[in-house]
Amino acid sequence: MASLTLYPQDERLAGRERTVFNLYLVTALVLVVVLMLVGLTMRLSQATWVALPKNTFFQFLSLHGAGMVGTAVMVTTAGMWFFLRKYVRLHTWAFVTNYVLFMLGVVCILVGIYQGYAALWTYLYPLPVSGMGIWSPASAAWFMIGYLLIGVGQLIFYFDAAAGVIAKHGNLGRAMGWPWLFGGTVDPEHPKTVVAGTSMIIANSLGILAGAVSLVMSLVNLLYPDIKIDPLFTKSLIYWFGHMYINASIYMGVIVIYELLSRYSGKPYPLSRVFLWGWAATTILVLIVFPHHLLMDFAMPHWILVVGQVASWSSGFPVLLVTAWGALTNVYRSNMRWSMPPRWMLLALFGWITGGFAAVLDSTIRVNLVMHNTQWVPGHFHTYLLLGVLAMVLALMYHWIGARRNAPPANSLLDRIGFFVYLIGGLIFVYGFLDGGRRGVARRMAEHWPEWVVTDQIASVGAVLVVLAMTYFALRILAGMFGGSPPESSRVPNLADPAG
Ligand code: HEM
Ligand SMILES: [Cu+2]
Repeated sequence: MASLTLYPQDERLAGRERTVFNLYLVTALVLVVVLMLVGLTMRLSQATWVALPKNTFFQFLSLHGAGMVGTAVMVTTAGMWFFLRKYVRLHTWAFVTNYVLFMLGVVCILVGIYQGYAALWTYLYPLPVSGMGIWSPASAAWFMIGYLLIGVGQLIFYFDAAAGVIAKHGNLGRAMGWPWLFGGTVDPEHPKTVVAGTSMIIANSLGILAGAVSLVMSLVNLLYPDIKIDPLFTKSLIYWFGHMYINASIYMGVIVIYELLSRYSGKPYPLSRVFLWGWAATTILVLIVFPHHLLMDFAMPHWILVVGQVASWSSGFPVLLVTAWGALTNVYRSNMRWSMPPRWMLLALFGWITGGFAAVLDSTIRVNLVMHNTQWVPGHFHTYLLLGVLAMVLALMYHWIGARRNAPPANSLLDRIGFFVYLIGGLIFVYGFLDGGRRGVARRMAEHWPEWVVTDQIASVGAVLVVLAMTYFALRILAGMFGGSPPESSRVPNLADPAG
């Protein structure tokens, strides 16, 4: 088992594929920076440093939530495509279709929000339709149609990927290594990317289908108000979709770590039976944990809430544990070259673990009685999104620009300062939310009590640092992508370069 060729590493992209991949990355960079500015504006307004009309706050919150979640999934999908295409046949048209539908969806969502829609990214029926004069049913329709377009695009990508995986491995179970769960010799060369990718093909497709059902039901209700739908059932579908969809950004993003970490550490990171068990368990559990969003809905059958609580304790752990263990043993005693990609990957592990742990706490019924709908919630998910998922994405982007011929080492002084500012700013920012949760600050509120404002102000300072650093990274990566000579194969990137 050769150390650095555990996986085929020819990642050259032909002209058209490179254009599409770059388009995904550039779009994501622009969206993240703009949506961060939207988030910062909200935080500054809670901190009473900026005056934002109350309605506008909720339009911003809808835009920021839907936009960030959509962007996180869109860009981690690009990462999954980038690596999965080395092992199974993926059609570029499916990847392009996903992008086009995503952008059409973004336009619809923007129209809806511009027209006043402010019922948030996981709206509660009958809210989207009854805007009580603040927004029109038409604006809600635009928003929901935007969601549908994005979901359809994502499904097309997954179905194409499923076809590729089945053509290569026979069926999805074999692709996930299930025949090796109870015995036999695990093929160490079986790509972890295929295991994780297949898991998300299954789980996220089901989640998106649940979301599509709820959207269609809501649209029918919007057109024919006499046809009522069950609010609790709709809420269940929406949170099934919402939990699954945002989690998919982590589980697709982690492919970056599986593919890249061992290349920078120079140490093999082979597949193991434990790894397969972790993914098998998480694939099932991630689908049944969503009732933790309904713990305070007294009409929900008790046993479903118990399932939600128990599944929450166990859902993230298998993959989190095998990944953290695998990654840390991979780094331990390696000759790691601490350029930007491995730095981002280690930060991602930290963000994912701490954010995930804060999530498990809140999904315990006793704790949820106190923490429900406090800022503990945005606290935990900003930890695993900002410091977790986005860090995985930045690892991929820095790797991508580092793979170019004559690329300057992705490890300049400015890069390191930027990383430090992002880390410190990010920690201060999420501390503001988490401490807000401890003090009982309600989430999703345009206006805060005076006693709460201090946490908003602390967080705002952190957020400014994050936005500054992210703006630098975006410019830096764009310059890296489009300046200089065309990319070369990323065979053993950076390792050959003593500086980087
Ligand atoms: C500088 C960076 C960021 C800032 C300043 C920021 C700010 C905010 C604020 C103020 C809220 C409302 C919290 C409340 O309920 O009171 C929020 C919610 C949210 N943010 Fe961020 N955020 C940032 C980055 C991100 C990132 C990177 C993501 C995802 C990848 C994200 C996803 C979300 C989501 C999903 C919500 C929930 C929306 C809702 O409650 O409906 N944010 N953010
Ligand atoms: Cu959840």
